[in-house]
Amino acid sequence: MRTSRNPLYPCLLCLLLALPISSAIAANFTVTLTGDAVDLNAGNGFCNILPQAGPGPCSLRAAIIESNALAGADTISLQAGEVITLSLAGAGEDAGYSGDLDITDNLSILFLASGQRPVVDANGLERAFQVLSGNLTLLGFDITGGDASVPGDGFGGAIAVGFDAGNVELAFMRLYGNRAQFGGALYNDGPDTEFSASEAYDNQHVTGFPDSSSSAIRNRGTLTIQNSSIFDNSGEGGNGAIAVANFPPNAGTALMTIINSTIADNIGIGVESEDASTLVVRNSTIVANSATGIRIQGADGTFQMRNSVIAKNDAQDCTISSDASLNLDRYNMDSDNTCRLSDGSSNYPDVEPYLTPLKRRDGATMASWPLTISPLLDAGHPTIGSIGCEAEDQYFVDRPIDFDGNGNARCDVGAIELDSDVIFFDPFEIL
Ligand SMILES: [Ca+2]
Ligand SMILES: [Ca+2]
Ligand SMILES: [Ca+2]
Ligand SMILES: [Ca+2]
Repeated sequence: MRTSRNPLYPCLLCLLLALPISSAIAANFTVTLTGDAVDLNAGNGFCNILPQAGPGPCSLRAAIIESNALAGADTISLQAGEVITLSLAGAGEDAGYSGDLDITDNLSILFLASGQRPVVDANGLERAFQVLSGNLTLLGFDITGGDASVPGDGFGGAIAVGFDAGNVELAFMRLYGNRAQFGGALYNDGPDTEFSASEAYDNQHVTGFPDSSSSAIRNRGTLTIQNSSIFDNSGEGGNGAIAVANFPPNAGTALMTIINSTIADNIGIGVESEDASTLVVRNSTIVANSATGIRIQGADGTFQMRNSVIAKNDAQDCTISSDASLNLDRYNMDSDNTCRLSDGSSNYPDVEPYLTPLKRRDGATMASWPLTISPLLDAGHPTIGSIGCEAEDQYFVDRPIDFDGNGNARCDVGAIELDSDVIFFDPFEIL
């Protein structure tokens, strides 16, 4: 049905088209279509899967194609309850037209509204997102169904971050049900990637690469994991794997920093750092993994740890290469005296931590909580800051809290700073 047109409309359109598109102007696109389709006129400033000029129905893929083509940083907003399912098959393509969603320019993809978290389901076609260049922020949604296990394309089941990426921030994300040869959820080659207030769970590495692979996260660049939880990841078929791996690139070193985070209940090793890599662990809780909690493997590695608890892992809490350079000062705890805590001062080797199994409180990330009788409470570094405790805990609660009320406020060892009002667990549930 034709509608009458305002005679001014063509001139307004001419005016808009005549405006120079400045790189300083950020475009904002809202995903209105949960199906999978490409933008038919990339770079015209509009997200539209139809041939008409101007805006139109906008899929996530179309919005990314448009923002890649448009100079400057752009923002894509997702809407509550959207389940965006990829269906345009064709792995190994790097322009975002088939398979994974390729990102080549500065971009934020956000869900900031209230309501049900959106889901991006890669539907087994390939991984979900590949960051080739540019800065990227992903915030507030779920990624599932990613599969990076095809030959030559085995990196990062949900997200792969390349060498030429800029700052990549993954915040308030949940990555689950993804698989890969290397990094079931996330693979990072990038120089500045942050995994914050996020979860990676129920991801897998596919078989054939048992020692060098990783079921949740694999880092070969610089990666910070903070206020996050990584749990219930495994090898294919429920076999053992390394949940979080830090492995040097062919030239250079890898740096992984784990702060205020929980790594628990994975099938296999919790965290492994290999060869010329640096692993820094602060105020974190690494417990109840089915093999070793932390393994430092090979030569020339560096391992620094502070205010952290490595405990109740099924095989042993730590396996540390005799070639590793250690800085284990201070206030660390293990439960089987395998973490070389005598190499640092003020540590607590061979202690029963009295932690709960994983629990989610207030919808935030999973954590293993100290019971009120736990020796972790008020046992951390007496100061806050660069040499002491982190200023907040996994849930962004300010540290320190004086749990026992003795007037000496100390932070707690591990990811959680317990407040005395948090007595809501069955006291008989203990790791
Ligand atoms: Ca367009
Ligand atoms: Ca752009
Ligand atoms: Ca790609
Ligand atoms: Ca405390």
